[in-house]
Order: sequence, then structure tokens, then C-alpha cells
Amino acid sequence: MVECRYWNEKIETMTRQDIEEHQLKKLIEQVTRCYEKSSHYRRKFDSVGLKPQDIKSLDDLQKIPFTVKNDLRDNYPFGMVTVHPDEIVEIHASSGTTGNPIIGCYTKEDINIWQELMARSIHTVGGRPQDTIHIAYGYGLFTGGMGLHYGAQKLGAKIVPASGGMTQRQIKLMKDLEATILACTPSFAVYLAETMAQEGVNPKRDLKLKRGLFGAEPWSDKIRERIEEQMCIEAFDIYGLTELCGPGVSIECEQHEGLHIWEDHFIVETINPDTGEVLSPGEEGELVFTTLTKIGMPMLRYRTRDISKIATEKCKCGRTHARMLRVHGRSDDMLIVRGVNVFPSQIEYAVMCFPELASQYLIILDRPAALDTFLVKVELCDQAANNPNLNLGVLKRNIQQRIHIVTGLTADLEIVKPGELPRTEGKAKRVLDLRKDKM
Ligand code: DLL
Repeated sequence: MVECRYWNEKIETMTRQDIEEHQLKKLIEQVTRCYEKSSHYRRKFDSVGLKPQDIKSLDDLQKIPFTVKNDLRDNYPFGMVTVHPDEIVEIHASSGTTGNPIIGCYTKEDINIWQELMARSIHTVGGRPQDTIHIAYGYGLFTGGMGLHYGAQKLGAKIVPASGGMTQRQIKLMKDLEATILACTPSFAVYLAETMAQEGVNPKRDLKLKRGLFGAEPWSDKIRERIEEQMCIEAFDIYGLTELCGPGVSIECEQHEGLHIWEDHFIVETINPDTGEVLSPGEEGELVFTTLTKIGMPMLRYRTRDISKIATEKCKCGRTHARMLRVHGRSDDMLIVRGVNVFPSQIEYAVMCFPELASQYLIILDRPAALDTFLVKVELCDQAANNPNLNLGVLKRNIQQRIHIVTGLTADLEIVKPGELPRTEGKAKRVLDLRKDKM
């Protein structure tokens, strides 16, 4: 028997017209609920003289004001919840911000939908009930661990809820319990691969791993190549954010030509981040999402700050849901160095071209006087460090040249010994911006 490649073929291959009809129906329901149940959304609608009845077509979505991170902070904790507080059964938060955290509140039905979307996502990358999924995303407030867990559970796969930390132990567990899918941040995957090499674990010989589900932070194609090669797996990109549901908003299929956005639950737009103007498919801009089915804490036109572009053509895999290109950075992660816009992922791309380097890097910006200083620290891999013929001067010049080609900037470069740069078990921190206190 040939196994179906879709989790739900009827939904994943809907015609565009059916997708849009479904979206409009759900959008009207969602807008009406938000207006009736949330004083925040009612105020926003009233401020532009908009009533739910004015939303008659998908184009009318553009009449709705954007929702931004500060709306969530100002309404913290429950000001944007549209159900009775007793109906909230779970709360998650995104990492790493100061002040009021950004939280997501879920009803039982929201969790059911999240579970369904994550099962669909894992199935899309080839995950099946026979798989053992080693989940090394953090469990807890972060949505990564629980999101993958919910999906794997619905799929009926075997779960190893390893969470973050204990890198050596994780490798032992992956080996002994015969994990076939690894789910973690790409930076942790790099760290795991490096530790495997140090411990003498050969993934091809000692592990049963076939696939990796990596996301929660930007990662370049060069890092993908390295992870795939070092772990002997196929790597897939998974995207999401706490405000929408966590992971499960979009996922790559086997074509690796963008991430399918589950459009039966989300409407995606791209906008010019400076002017708010809505862009056409194919134009690069900030992703804006509207949740169609989330009822605990719905988001209308939520500005993610993530930069990408959308393709609406049917994919070679047969799925019709729109695809987003891999996110190479957030507009608020963009660095302005001596007036030039640079994404950390561009630096990553440049330095990962050199097989002499390990996969860690750190960008340090400072402003001791008028001009920014721009230092990139990279690390030698073990093999290069042990190569007596390595010409460090030439390597340094070549890396600087490559960074210049990619960014237009001349960077100071420091090549450090293997293991000297910090490793992370969650989302990587690639930039140390010391200018912030001096502005
Ligand atoms: O990172 C949810 C997640 C967990 C996604 C596990 C994938 C896997 P937050 O902590 O709220 O949620 O952070 C969301 O992380 O706006 C992006 O800037 C970034 N991000 C998430 N996935 C990707 C990705 C989770 N695949 C923020 N590529 C988002 C690039 C990503 N950036």
C-alpha cells in the first residue's frame, strides 16, 4: 500500500479559490468575535471608524489596524484574551525580552488545533507513527518543546522529551533509544554535531537519525549543509511564534522551496516595514499574520518583524498553501553598521563558506569614538587547528574579503581556537552590541 504523503490531503491541496472562501468565512467570524469580546480590538476598530460588517472581502483585511508587540505588552497579561479567563488552559511566553513578557494564551480548542497543525507539519517532513522523535527544544514557557510534543503525540510517534541541556547525555539517549528525528534549534544541532565528533560518535554508524526539524531562529543554507553532512540527515526549516501558536505556522516540504503556511488557520501578508504598505506576492517585506481559528488570544494583522517573501503558486509537492521564503532575519535584528544595513545571517553565510572554520561566530559592535567598530570572531575547527600548513594570515584575509563582498563592510576579524566561543542549547546569541549604552 502506498502511504499518503499528506496528513490531510483535502486541506493541503485545496484550490486557491477554496482557500480564500474558507479564509473569508473564518475572518468574518474572527473579526466579529474580537470586536465583541475585546475592548482592545474594539478601541482599535473604533479609532478608524471600522465595524465588523465592513469586512466583506479578503481585501477589506487591509482596513484593519495592525497589531504590534507593544499592544501585547500594554495589555499584559490578559487584556487581549477574548474568552472567559476560565477557558484558558495553557500559557506560553517568548524568550529574552525585558519588561512585560509577550505571552500566548490558549483554550482547549486552541491546543487541539496546535496539535493538529504540528502533526501535519511533522508528517509533511516525512515523520510517521513509527518514528522516535528526540525533542531538544526547551520545554516550559518557550513553545518549542510542547509544540513538537503535542504534534508528535497526535501523530502517534514515540517521544523522547529531552528538552535543552545535558549535551553528552542527549547523544547517548539518541543512540540508545534510536531516535529517527531530531527537533531543536539549528545552533543546538551544530553543538550536538560538534560534541558527537569529540565523543567519537559517528552518526552514520551509531545513530538511526534521518531527519531534523530546526527552527526558532534564522539559519543560513551553509549551516544547513553542515548539519546535514555532519549528522547524515535531511534538515527541514520550521517556523512559528508564540503570539500565533508557537511552531506549526509553516514548515518546509521535501522540495525545500519555502515553508508552507497553513492557510486554513492563518492569513499572511507582507508589508513594507517602514510605511506599512501591503506588498504583492514575491516582494520582500515584513510578515504580517492574522489568526483565523485561535480564540484564546487572537491576532489580527500581527506584525512579526520577520523579513521574508511569499509565493502563492502550487508547490511541486502538490500542496497549494502559500510558501514563505526562509526568514533570514528580523527587521529589529538588522544591524546598522557605519550606515550600512547588515543581517547577522549574511555574516553567517560569509564565514560558513570556509571549511577551516567551526560553525560558531560572534559579531561585536562598539563605538569608542565617532565611528562604529565591527569585529567578527570566528573559530577554527579541530582539523584546521591541527594542520601545521594552515596559513592563518591568508585565511584571515580571505574571510575578510568574503564579508566585504556580502556586506560591503570591512570587518576586523579574530580567529580563535576551537571551543573558545560560547555555545547555546536554545536560541543562539550572535551579536554583542556595545554601542547601545553609548547612543
Ligand atoms: O521560536 C517558536 C518556534 C519554536 C518556532 C520551535 C520553530 C521551532 P518565539 O520564541 O516566540 O517562538 O520566537 C519567534 O523566532 O518571530 C522569528 O523571529 C524567530 N523564528 C522562529 N522560527 C524561525 C525560523 C518560536 N524557522 C521568533 N527561521 C520569530 C527564522 C525564526 N526565524
